[in-house]
Amino acid sequence: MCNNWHIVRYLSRKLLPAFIFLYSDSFSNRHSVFIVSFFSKMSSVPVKKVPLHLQSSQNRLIIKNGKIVNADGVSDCDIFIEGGVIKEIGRNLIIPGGTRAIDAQGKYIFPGGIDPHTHFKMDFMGTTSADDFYNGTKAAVAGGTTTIIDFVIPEPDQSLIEAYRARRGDADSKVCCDYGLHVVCLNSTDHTKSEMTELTKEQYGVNSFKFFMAYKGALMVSDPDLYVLMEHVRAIGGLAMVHAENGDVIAENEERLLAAGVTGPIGHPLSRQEDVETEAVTRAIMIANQVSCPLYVAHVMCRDAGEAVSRGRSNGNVVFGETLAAGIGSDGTAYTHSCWENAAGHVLGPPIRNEQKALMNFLVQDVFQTTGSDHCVFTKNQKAMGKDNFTLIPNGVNGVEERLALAWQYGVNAGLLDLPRFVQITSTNAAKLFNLYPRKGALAVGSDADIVIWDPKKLQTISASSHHSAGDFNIFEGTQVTGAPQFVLVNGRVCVDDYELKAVEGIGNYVSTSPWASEVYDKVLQREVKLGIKPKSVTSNGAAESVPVPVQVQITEEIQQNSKLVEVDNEPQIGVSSVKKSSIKVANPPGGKSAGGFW
Ligand code: URQ
Ligand code: ZN
Ligand code: ZN
Repeated sequence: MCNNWHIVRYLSRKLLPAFIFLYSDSFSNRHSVFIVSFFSKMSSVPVKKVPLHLQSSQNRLIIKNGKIVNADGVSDCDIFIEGGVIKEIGRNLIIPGGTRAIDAQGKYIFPGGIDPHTHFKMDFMGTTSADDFYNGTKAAVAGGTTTIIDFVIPEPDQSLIEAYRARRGDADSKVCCDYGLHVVCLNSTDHTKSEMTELTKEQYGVNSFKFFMAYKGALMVSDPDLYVLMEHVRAIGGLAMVHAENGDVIAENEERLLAAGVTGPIGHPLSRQEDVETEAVTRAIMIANQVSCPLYVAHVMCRDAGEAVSRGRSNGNVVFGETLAAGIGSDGTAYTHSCWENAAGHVLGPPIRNEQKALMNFLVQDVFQTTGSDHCVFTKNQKAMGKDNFTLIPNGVNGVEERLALAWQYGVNAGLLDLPRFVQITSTNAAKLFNLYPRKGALAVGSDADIVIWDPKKLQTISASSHHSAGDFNIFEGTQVTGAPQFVLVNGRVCVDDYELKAVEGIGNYVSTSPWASEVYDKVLQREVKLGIKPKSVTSNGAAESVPVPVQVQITEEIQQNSKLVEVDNEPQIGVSSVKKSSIKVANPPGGKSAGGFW
């Protein structure tokens, strides 16, 4: 049996080419080639459609004469790709005959973009976002993004793992590029914690968990939930993400605005002004700090909230910031637009403010590390659900296709971002934070051949009439950008070919993201050592048993003794002051860290 199997495999490899024949796909009117073989069927290897343009170089490709831009610098080298990965980088490479060559003279070569924040086929606010994983990733590829990270959002009381499986079912056969998943938690029960632990295993590959501080009555979790969930994220080596807006305050504001007759889209930004975002960002950082949990603040949309992130980072908190294509490419004036469709088309949370420059500066200064799109598109018809009540307008906008071009226009063309920083904020930093680096986010030997050849002179005008999303509205309508992808390679396949999109449904892979990303946990551990936070074991439903969990306050014998003294003496409150309190050690002493670690 074993020998026969070897013979079949041998024959498959040697004779397969003889069974290749050309097939014209009359439905799509695109010429395609199907590799059909008796042997491949026998070995039950799925047969994939191989577009004609890949035939001459299905496995091999060389990119010549371009400028390679990585997070750490720019170099003039050629790149040889084989079997979906980068095989060689250098000059005068010796390559096999028949390799397709792409001349990148005058162009930049970047690692494919990584969008850490999309919502494809998301059930939300009584409807489902218009782009499924096919349309969404097709649009991503068209704009130079070759990996997206989307979200698993369970139904109330649904198992996280069940919801995760359903999401994989939605995506696996549809994606035109690689993808990963964050998981949203709606409560902090022992069951949820144990599933979170399970999800970090290789078989699921999830290392990031998102918690909503807004959408009261739907996705929002409480502060005690946040505390417990973040504690658990730290225990399992994950990264906590937050949607930071004060959901209680928003709910009150919405009621009052509606009662006052404000029913149009302008009610949306009025109900959630800058301080509502800034307070939640500050609170999220504070809670994460209690349990030494690394924190990723998603979609920071205003200067004050960015300053809160900046303060957290200066104080040594392990906190990272993301802003959106919408934040750097749009100014929020549309909310007052006389056209309802236009105003409603811009509704997302947190709303777009007039903060483009401030948000870009935070990217420049490394207050923010990533740009996402939060691509969550609803058609005009879907948005019309909130025609008489702004709180019913489904929240979400486009950006997965435009993200790179907007960062280029408002960052590089504006003279604010240098080339390596552009690569960091569009690709490398996300790869590092979500533990995909250097497989993704780098042009290096051994990395996936996810590559963008960027034409810095190509003029494009963004429009719903030419975008690839299934949405019928584009918040960047009419924006002119100088710079566009000329070629995009997804795992070595040419999916944008000389400006022409040739995305292939289902060719993307799920990428497993493992916990304990060094970009995150080197910082967490360093800080814990510096502050003298000694990890201690806690039991949490068995799932995280024996995993060290640090807390801010170390309960020393003296503290315990101190408590006993008060009890034994049974003195009135004033007696507490007489207790010796010279060596209670805390990570955050009253008066700030400069006051010293002891009081
Ligand atoms: O809040 C998010 O991240 C989702 C639900 C998309 N919608 C939005 O308004 N940002
Ligand atoms: Zn959010
Ligand atoms: Zn989102």
